[in-house]
Amino acid sequence: MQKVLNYIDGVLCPALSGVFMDGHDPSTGAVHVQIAASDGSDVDRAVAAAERAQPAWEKLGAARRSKYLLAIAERITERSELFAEAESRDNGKPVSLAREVDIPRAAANFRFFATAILHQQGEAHFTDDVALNYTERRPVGVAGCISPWNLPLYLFTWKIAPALASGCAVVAKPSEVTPLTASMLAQVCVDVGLPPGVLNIVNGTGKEVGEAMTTHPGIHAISFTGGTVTGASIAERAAPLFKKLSLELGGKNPVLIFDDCDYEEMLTTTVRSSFRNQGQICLCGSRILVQEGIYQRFKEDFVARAKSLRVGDPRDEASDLGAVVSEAHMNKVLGHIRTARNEGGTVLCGGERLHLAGELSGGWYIPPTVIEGLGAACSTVQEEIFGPVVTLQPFKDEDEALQLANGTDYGLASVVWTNDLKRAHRVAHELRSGIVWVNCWMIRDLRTPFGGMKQSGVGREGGLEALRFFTEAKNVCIKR
Ligand code: TXE
Repeated sequence: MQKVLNYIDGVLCPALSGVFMDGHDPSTGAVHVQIAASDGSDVDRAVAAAERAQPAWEKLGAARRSKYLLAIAERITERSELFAEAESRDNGKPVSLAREVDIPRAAANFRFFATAILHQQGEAHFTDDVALNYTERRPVGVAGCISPWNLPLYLFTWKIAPALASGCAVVAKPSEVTPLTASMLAQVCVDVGLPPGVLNIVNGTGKEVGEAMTTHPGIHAISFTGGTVTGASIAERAAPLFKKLSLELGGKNPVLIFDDCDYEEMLTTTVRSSFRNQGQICLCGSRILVQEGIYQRFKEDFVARAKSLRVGDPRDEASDLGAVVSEAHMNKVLGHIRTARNEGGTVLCGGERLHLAGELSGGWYIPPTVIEGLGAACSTVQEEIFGPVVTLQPFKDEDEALQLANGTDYGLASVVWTNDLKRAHRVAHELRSGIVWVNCWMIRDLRTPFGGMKQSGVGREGGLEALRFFTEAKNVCIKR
């Protein structure tokens, strides 16, 4: 059976303990890989290798670091079909989605930061004729990157690429649920001759590897994407060590649909923003708020579209949705649907586990699920479900829409559908979320700040924000 190894000091290796753990194929439920089950001693080795590598990596300079990152992007692109198949097998997502989104974006992450560092500008401040201040930005040192299972290679590289570009050496941990493409990335790094220790990948659980990274004194910054509870625990452990922290956490994103919108475009996009990747994207819109006048029409059309989506074998090009990522996650999502019923919600479609035939019979499938009739305070409307489950709520006017939209502890992304330009600006201004899409969803420009407010996180990724996160600013003041 295929083994997922660590990548430490330039070498692919098992955990020091020699222990492996099972990795599952969500489409069948079967074990399909053996994953190195590392612990703190592997993290120690990885940090030591990174500390040795970091000074030379920084001194190499932006132009030569850029060449390595471009070479990595190139190899990912060359092997994109293999990467897409592996991502689909490990995560349960349709291979078509991995091919279209995950893998091209992983290559784009490297390409973007490889070229961004060639165009950076410095800052200088003239203090009248008394002094000149300039800002020097140097890498924070060894950076820790911890990523989740929903967009495995996409989010892993979204952290690693800016850290490496900034001159940091990196210790990175992919989710233990989906580590396969990270190990393929390690092979790419070997193939392009990335200097040993510049990137180290340690596999294992959050408890063993994630916590050891969070508390390791040799790691000076942690970039994390995952659940809000995990984020809080990382913050608690890292704060006394004064580590820099970037936390990209959960969401409960509202979609505000006003009755003057382009209806067909809104409908098509809202189906996508609800169920893409089985609803397992932190940016999916899970609370659909619809203006009263078009509520009934929208409900009927949306449910019909949701029912027409094909849930099936992730390898089948015709599948719109594949499997959810794990049995535990499937049970968690089904638990939320049970709660919704207990809270008085009406399930308009979906709502139960789907059993497919043949070798897929052990797979973890949930059909698109639409729920209405729940009050704004219900836990179904308040808590992140992270599956193919959305709620519908009607609203009267802009004020009520905003009240509902802002009425959760999360603040990651929002979507607004209206053709009234003034209203679009007004509503975008009032929404308490880090990202607002107007008349669109998931258009991403890698230069823009990315992250959430409230319990959706601390800090921003993307563009300059990421390059700043992985560097320390130093002001040098010279008397004139
Ligand atoms: O994420 P975790 P899980 C949400 C979603 C999901 C819930 C839990 O609601 O149902 O979080 O998912 C590592 N110290 N999101 O359990 O546990 C872990 O090994 C350091 C939203 O998979 O947060 C993995 O690499 N690290 C989300 C990473 O953290 C720890 C994407 C994420 O795992 C750790 C995923 C610890 N104590 C889930 N415990 C999004 N916003 O995109 C775990 N980890």
